[in-house]
Amino acid sequence: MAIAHPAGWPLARVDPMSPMGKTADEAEGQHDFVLVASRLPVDRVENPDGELDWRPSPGGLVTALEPLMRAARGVWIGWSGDAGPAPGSFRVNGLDLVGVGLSAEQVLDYYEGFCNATLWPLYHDVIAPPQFHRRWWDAYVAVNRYLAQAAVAQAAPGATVWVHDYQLQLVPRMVREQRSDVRIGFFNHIPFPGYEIFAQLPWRRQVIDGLLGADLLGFQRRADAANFLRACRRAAGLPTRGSAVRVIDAAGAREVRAEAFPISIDSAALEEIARRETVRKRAAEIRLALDQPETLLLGIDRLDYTKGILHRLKAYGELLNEGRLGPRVVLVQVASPSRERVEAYQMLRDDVELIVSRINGDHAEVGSPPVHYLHQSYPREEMVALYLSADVMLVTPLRDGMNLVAKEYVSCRYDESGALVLSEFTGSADELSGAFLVNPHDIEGLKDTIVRAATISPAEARRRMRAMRRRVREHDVAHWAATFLDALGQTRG
Ligand code: GDG
Repeated sequence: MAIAHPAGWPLARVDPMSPMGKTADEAEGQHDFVLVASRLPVDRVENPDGELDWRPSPGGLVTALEPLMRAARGVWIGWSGDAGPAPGSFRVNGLDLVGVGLSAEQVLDYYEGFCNATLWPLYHDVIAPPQFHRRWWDAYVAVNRYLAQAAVAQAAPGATVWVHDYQLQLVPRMVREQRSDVRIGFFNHIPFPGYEIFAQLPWRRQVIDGLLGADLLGFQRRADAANFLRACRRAAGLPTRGSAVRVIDAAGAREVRAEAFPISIDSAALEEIARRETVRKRAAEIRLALDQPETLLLGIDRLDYTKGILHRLKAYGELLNEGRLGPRVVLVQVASPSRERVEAYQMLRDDVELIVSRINGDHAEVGSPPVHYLHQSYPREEMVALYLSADVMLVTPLRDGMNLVAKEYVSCRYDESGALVLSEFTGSADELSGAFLVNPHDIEGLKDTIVRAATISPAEARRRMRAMRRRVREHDVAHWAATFLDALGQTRG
């Protein structure tokens, strides 16, 4: 079945020749496992000959699902990340991909607008004011329909379709309307807000209805699932019992389950990188470049207002003003560029850079600023070297679905040293009991906790780190995916 793009572009086929047999396009309608996410797990890059090519952007999700994708003739459907025609079906590293294309207007209205400036702030407790525009909603519906069509076209009879994240909340219903034979799972990577906040959304009924097209809805925390169940009762008047919502639709009465499945990382793979000689050497070089600090504090975040970077900097600046941190304590803050065309992100960048330069202006000596601010993206190995070099990891979001950085830090610390300061408003806080938990809004509390974490004994650090490492090792991303898919397999299908 050919999928018509709303802007009328055809699905062009790229790299149809594959040594491993059929491409996704040739196997259309034959995939037993269909993953639908807003983005493909590849980036478009220019190769040395000036031609456009695809480079895998491996995240935990791909690694966890790769074996399943191979075994179940899986396909991954998503957007390439650029405005323009759809890349169509192609294969990268043996993974079947179907790329959809968005017009420049859809990127503005659907992606930068409804996803990043309506849903993202709304679902993160309105830390920034969400904007509600009917045109953005229309684009959201159209793009969801476009991706749902692609899923319908690829799914074999009785297939499993796994839809990911807040950008695609209408897809489960849109798929179910056309394909009552498939089993549909949905996983929300970000929080689901309390009802008083969710209720602000003018399209709250449609969103709930869209999600309830699934058989199983996964959330990061139990509190998120509970918020969703409450929204079903309050906004849609649907009865719930335990984690089940009773739904009546075209197919009759069904039960949809909403439960917590906390996501994780590929812990073993990260530890393997951390143990490499080259990476350990690099970690030592980083400390040398910083003039061998007594304590190295580290923050690594996408530059996003949910991550609590300003609160962290404020606490650190005050600790320096008060002389509570020695002169040889430094903060390295990586703030990787994110959503740079959205206004709230541009303003945040200005605020962060102002406070960094204030702190450095007040406290730097020539050649030794107290804050090392890096507005850049780094290769995986460099990230791991940073995790290895740090004494205290600062993870202080105001709200975060899970926060993988906290789990990554823990996985890299194979010698059981280091301390983690972790916001209680992250999903990770439910699991990492060895962390120093903080309320990032409480600047005094945050300051005291940073000082405590920086001065614990090696024995206490070991005890805490050991417990956190065990948790992440036993609950890695493969465990997460298997648990979700097992639970989905037990739904009525
Ligand atoms: C969403 C939810 C949930 C960051 N800078 C670089 C880089 N990163 C990597 C980190 C980590 C990932 O990006 C960030 O993951 P987080 O979980 O911390 O946050 P979000 O991006 O907001 O993710 C979140 C997650 O989805 C999964 O469900 O945990 O709550 O908001 O892996 O290492 N990686 C590289 N260079 C960088 O400069 N290579």
